[in-house]
Amino acid sequence: MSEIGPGAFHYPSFLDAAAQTALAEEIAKVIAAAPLYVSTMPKTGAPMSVRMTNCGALGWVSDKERGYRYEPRHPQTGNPWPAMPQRLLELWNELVHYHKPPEACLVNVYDETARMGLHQDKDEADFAAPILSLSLGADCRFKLGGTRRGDGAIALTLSSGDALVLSGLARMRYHGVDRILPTIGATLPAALAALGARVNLTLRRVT
Ligand SMILES: O=C(O)CCC(=O)C(=O)O
Ligand SMILES: [Mn+2]
Repeated sequence: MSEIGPGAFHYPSFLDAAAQTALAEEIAKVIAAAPLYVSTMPKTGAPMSVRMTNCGALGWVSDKERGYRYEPRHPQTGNPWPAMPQRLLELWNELVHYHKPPEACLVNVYDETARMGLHQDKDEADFAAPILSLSLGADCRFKLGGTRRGDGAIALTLSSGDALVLSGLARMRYHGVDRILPTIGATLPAALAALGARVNLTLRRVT
């Protein structure tokens, strides 16, 4: 583990190959029940390049009309999100020191050209709870800025099996995915391989 800055913890290869495979199988089940959808930007309605879905009591959605928010139901099927797999709750307990369980796991699916602009996670009512991010598949160049938009950002590589915790002073740091790296051999586990190049799971406490 390396502490990138106060409250920002990077755990390279936290999940070994077997754990990645098992987690990918759980996430494939989530996607089968709650199909990937494309969110659109508030105001402009521009589609995001990342496809997403959620599990847990709440899911993160965005559209032109109503912007960024959490909803208890899938925007297209209208069904409640699938339950959060036990494995994710266990990882939260292992890595996040917080007295409440996560309520949302956002599943982001990147193809080779997808990216995510620099942003803060601020649609939650509870900023005291850390954020836990888990990566599968291709490496990406991840940017971690400061707590103000103009602050300089550092770059790090997130690889398959890596965990990242943003807590305390790092909870509100800007972050984003610059690009997916064409890493030889770093492919998604078979259960997810047909969907894209990289999958990121972001677990959050919302209320
Ligand atoms: O894909 C990632 O590593 C970051 C995802 C993220 O920041 C988000 O969904 O809010
Ligand atoms: Mn984020």
